[in-house]
Amino acid sequence: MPRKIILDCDPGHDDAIAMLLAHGNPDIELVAVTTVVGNQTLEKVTRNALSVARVAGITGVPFAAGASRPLVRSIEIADAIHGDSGLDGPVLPEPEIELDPRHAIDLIIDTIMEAEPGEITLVPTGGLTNIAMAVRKEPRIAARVREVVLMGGAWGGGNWSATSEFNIIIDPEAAHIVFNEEWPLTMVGLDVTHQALATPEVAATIEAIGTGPARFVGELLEFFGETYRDHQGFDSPPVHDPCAVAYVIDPTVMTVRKAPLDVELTGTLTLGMTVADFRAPAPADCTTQVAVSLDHARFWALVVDALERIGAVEL
Ligand SMILES: [Ca+2]
Repeated sequence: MPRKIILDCDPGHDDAIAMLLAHGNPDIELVAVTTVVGNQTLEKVTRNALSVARVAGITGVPFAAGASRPLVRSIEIADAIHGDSGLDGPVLPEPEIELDPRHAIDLIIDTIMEAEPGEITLVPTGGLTNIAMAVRKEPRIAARVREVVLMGGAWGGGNWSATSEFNIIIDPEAAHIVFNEEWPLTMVGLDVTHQALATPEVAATIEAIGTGPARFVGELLEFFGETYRDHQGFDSPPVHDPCAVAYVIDPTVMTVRKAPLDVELTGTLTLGMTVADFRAPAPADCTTQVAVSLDHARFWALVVDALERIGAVEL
């Protein structure tokens, strides 16, 4: 039985690749896609999500737009990394599917409550505003999801501040809610995603697939590679969000350590830091874990396999 996931995202170059991986992998069933302000405005990331759906040939999956701003803070976007559209580089096709009329938080709640207990995995790859609002509106989802596997956070140093990662620092109050719920939570943060580098060899392998979706990914990586070189000093870009999907597909693609986790809300230098308590042993009732290392070859093999399975898509 494929694992059913809700992808809550802010596309975003790496979100787009996460969506393609989820769609192309036979062990994952994408049951809903929801969008949240983050890399760009809600309007732009939502349009991007629908364009990626067209590129990937995703049909019959509800897409819903969610929060247009964080719970407390002002909007902070990552246009230096993702460009003015939020998905600069490739030509974005006109979306063909209509948005679900529901707010993202209602689509998330309905999907989880209508499924069997333990059936749905939440995979957030943006700020956690939608997930926090959903669990506040319908607290029963916390016990009903199988688990939360999120891209965000870092225990070994941030990317948006010295200590903090973008998805967490843009809405730390929402992250605090999500990290302190009773659901099992796996933090796939920078400690792992900075190992998911799209090296020239990876880019060449993807280009060699030769299909439209693969070319689209190649163009994403080209733009993302330039901005990561110019703004973050990386030789090859770290492709964060598909790592969370890869963990759901095959948890052995990374190593994880159980540890109590929390989100700093009052630090003057450390706002949005994800604090992992690695003093061993973790308490028996600990429901949180941190991904700490990635099998680079197996991770990219999953992405390449998904693109090969998607094949050519008529635009
Ligand atoms: Ca993202």
